[in-house]
Amino acid sequence: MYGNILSANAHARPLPPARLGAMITTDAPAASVHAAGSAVKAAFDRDGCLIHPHPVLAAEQISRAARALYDIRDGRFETGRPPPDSNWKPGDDVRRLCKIEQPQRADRAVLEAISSPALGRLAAAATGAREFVQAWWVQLLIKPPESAAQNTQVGWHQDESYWSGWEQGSELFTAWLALDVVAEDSGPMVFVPGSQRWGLRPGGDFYGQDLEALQEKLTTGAGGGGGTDAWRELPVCLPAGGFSLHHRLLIHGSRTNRSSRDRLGLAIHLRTERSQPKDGAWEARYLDDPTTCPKIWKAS
Ligand SMILES: O=C(O)CCC(=O)C(=O)O
Repeated sequence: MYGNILSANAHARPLPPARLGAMITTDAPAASVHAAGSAVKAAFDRDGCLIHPHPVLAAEQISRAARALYDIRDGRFETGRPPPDSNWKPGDDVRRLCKIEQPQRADRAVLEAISSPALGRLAAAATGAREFVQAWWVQLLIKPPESAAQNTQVGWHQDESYWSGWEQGSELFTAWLALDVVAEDSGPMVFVPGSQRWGLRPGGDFYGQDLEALQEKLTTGAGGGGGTDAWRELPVCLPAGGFSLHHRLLIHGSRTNRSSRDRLGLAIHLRTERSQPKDGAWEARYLDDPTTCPKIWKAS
């Protein structure tokens, strides 16, 4: 899959489509994580995204976490801690896109899933983290199959436009962890590789449903032209337990789920030691609580 991303970029010097993911999902110490991961970092720097189409959780962990997603959606909180205020409330129409904030506070199966050491090692390799990778905010996402009445697309956007509580240049990125198979017809997340180099652009909207209009705004809007790279779309198809990574400035969105199953996943917002929250920022609310914001990789 790394090969697919790399070969899709006509400007890039081709890197061998090595099984990089497999190399760094071993129990390697930090130094060898970075040695094995230098090609991963080069790919992430260039494309602003990576797809790891291999499970990083055991089958039993995946099914416990998937069950937990439905428990949380339905208002059953294993730890007794409800998630903080969310766009979704128990009892809402299940044909809507369900997005719940910090679900790992409500269920330890979710905490365990987001703490995957293999995910942490790949995230460290992709960014070149030297001290740690920490999950600072998580979103549960259940995208139901298409229904005439509801809009479940995710409009083109850049995550950074929602994260004003971090000092400029903070190293922030996102892992999207699949808890069921995500196929081309499931309404997978779609990346625009290379778009992280276009800078922060006006006009993105997570809840926008007119993706063509959003693309127009993001590429030709008030901020100027669309950068040097052409608009190219990469669907993020994953096995259950697989994950992707994307840069805070990468343009991404997702379309309707045309399959017969819910699309189940967790968006795990991550940071490295090269990040600093501003005083009083909501983004820093749970940073000191390891049961909400675990460090999923630390230098040994
Ligand atoms: O789940 C989706 O389709 C979009 C998620 C997203 O925007 C993100 O993880 O940053």
